[in-house]
Amino acid sequence: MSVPAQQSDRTVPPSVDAVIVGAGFSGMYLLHKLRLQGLTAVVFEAGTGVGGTWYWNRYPGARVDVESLAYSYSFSEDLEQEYPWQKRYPTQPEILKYANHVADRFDLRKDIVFRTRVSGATWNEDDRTWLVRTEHEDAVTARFLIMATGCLSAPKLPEIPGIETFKGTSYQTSRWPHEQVDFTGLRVGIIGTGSSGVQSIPVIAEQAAELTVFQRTPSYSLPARNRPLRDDEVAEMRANYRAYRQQQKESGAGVPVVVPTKSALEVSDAERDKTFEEAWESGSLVNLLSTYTDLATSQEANDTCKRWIHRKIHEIVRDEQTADDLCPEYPFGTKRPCLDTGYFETFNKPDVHLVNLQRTPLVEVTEKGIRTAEREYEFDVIVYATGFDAMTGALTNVDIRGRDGLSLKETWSAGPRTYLGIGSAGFPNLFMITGPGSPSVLSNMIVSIEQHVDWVADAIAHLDHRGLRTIEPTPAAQDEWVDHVNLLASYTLYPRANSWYMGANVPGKTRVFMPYCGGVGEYRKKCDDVAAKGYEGFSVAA
Ligand code: N01
Repeated sequence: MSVPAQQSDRTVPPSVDAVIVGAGFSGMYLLHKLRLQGLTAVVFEAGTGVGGTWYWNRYPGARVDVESLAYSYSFSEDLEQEYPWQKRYPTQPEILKYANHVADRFDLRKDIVFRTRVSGATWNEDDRTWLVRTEHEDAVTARFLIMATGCLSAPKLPEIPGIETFKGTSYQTSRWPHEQVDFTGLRVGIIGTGSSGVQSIPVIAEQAAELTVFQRTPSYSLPARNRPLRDDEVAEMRANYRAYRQQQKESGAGVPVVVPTKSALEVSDAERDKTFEEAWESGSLVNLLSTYTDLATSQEANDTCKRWIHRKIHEIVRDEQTADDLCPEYPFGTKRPCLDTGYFETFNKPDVHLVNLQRTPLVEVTEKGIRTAEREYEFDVIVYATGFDAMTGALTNVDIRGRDGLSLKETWSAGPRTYLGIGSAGFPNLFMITGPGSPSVLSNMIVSIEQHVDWVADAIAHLDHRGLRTIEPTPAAQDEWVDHVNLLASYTLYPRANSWYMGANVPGKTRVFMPYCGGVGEYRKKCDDVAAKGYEGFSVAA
């Protein structure tokens, strides 16, 4: 396997059928798929290598929380049969190795321009093309512009005064250095206890002389129970892969589970405890999320799970106050829950401290460290695990101008507006992979990525076979879809938490639940139906 390209000779074609933005799992499969259809394409990628989220998020402990045999491409049976996954939940380096393997195997790098961020794109109505510009002043004309930019790729630093004054070293989990960071003997402060914090805290704590965790909101987290894959389970999956992939497509979250049939409120306490315990022991988030029919919709049902997890945290964490502080109050599952390796146990170490920012708010970063309302903490290193401008940030950071100069950023100022999370009215021939309004972050991303890539490639083939040139959602279909997405969310407890699903982590961002929560199976049916009806809800024109 070759090492990611450090392209010295940047070859940028002046004109292609499709410009793809981003060389993560979406961009790579898109490139492969469009090439098979005889189209020309170029991928622009800001990093020096492929892998997207797995290229950027190199923080210690980074790991996927969907099992490798399920979190992998299904488009190539040979790849599926041959790729030697080693672990149930692979680490970031293992997943990046897989991404590089795919790039080599399908000879993708020759059409990827690395170290190049796309800055803007303007629709030209006269010749029905996009003019795509990059930070290096490349200008490429393309019939189609496909944003494969990922849902969690625009990093967000916290709005805390004084960040730039700190004299020690600062790291951001989502922009981690490529070389190993050694925390041995250092006093480390970390801000943020979402998935990135929960995964990195136990690993940093193993090395650091002292680790102080600044927590604004606690996370629900389950032990991952990671382990090497057994030969027999790999063989069994390989023998049944087609049927398994079909189940993934029809499932709620892209991971087949036993569909619950009972309310959490109709069973005895003993039965519920046993069910939760089994899910906890299984080391699978979806298992716990799908124990009962109503955890996502009934506060009372959800409270049973919340209380049960609180009990677990108290069983693990010895200090009462620390355990209390680690117990979330919002409904389980309404902010993204985590899968961890020794997270709660880490707080039993004498040199690990938890600062509850709800009791003692963070005031500023100083030259020496971090000041709360109570005192100043001195550090050698500060780690920011503070998340992303999720789902829309990577799209609106590019100056996309559709018909009559319409700005995507301005059009979405009151929340993203899409049809199916694939296109947006006023932006012809612009496609988004796992855009807002699709299941995306509520699902196994690779399942949703493949579904969108296949759908988009089919839509382009549909146009090409009929000599048509443009496709664009109608405003009416888009309005109806946005209403539908909002309506589904309103039936759930999701809007009750201040989550990045709601845009609540970014000051000034409109609060609206962005993903589609009706499940990947239902969503796929809708997309297939739209295509079967000649792209119903899209205007398709010559
Ligand atoms: O980001 P986050 P993340 N002062 O937004 C806190 C995926 N992912 O990078 O919750 C103090 O979840 C913030 O506090 P609050 C996964 O989908 C998956 O951890 O806003 N604190 C929160 O605690 C995940 O959900 C894996 O109150 C501040 C933290 O920073 C998503 O990516 C691994 C603050 C940010 O948590 C994002 O995860 C990693 C401030 N001013 C990521 N601003 C897998 O396991 C923010 N915070 C596969």
